[in-house]
Amino acid sequence: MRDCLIIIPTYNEKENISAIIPYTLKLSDRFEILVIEDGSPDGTAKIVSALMLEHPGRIHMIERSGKLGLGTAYITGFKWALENEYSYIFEMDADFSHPPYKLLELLESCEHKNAYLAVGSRYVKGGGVVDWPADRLFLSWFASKYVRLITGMRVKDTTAGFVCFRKETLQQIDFEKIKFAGYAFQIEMKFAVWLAGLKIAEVPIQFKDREVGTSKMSGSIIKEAVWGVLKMKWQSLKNKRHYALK
Ligand SMILES: Nc1nc2c(ncn2[C@@H]2O[C@H](COP(=O)(O)OP(=O)(O)OP(=O)(O)O)[C@@H](O)[C@H]2O)c(=O)[nH]1
Ligand SMILES: [Mg+2]
Repeated sequence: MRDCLIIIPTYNEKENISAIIPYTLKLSDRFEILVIEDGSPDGTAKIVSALMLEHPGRIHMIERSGKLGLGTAYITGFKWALENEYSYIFEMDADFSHPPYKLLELLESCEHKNAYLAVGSRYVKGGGVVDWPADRLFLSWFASKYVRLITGMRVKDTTAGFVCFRKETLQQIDFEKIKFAGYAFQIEMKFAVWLAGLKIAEVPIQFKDREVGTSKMSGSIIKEAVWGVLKMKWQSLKNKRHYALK
């Protein structure tokens, strides 16, 4: 049985990936990293390959043919993590928006405080956002209110992409049912865990805007989230076990 796997999806992250991988591996001997690399034209994969030689056995990479979206990147990572029997599976962005040292607190929550999903949260006491323009801040804050209102989930930061799952949590979810790709993917995963009745804990984090590299945020991602949340709720009213593996 293997221990902790941090999944980092990448698309054109050459400036960030060379820094975040060594930084994260230094935090704990228990950490391994899986990069899901979508054929970045900027050569991110080459940098990861070089780091793999420097840190044998601790870095893994799955290369896909092109930009296939964040949701499918994580599902690919989850399947690989379960096949290889990791106990704790994390999601983290490559761009240092998520403070890597907080991985240790997310782990603590799942390992010693009975959480089945630990969320690095901007919207609990002690959490926050640094350097975001007002419109982005409003969008994110409004999205979290909207999701709570529609779904009834008692989770403050439902769009968070910095999380730790216990293996047992992911084992209960039918990934074929996870349909959304952008922010809605993050909401949908939390909703699946929530419907399964598993404990979700929130750990405060200070989220920082990316300093280098380019954003992949778009209008279609927002549209997907607005409709997606309504659709998710509707499905769950018809069948509460929609996301459960049979
Ligand atoms: N493999 C893969 N990774 C992606 C894809 N889209 C985004 N990413 C990665 O997912 C993480 C989050 O994407 P970001 O572009 O930071 O999205 P964001 O945080 O909403 O927006 P900004 O930080 O403002 O750019 C980063 O590590 C990206 O490189 C994709 O289609 N495939
Ligand atoms: Mg980002």
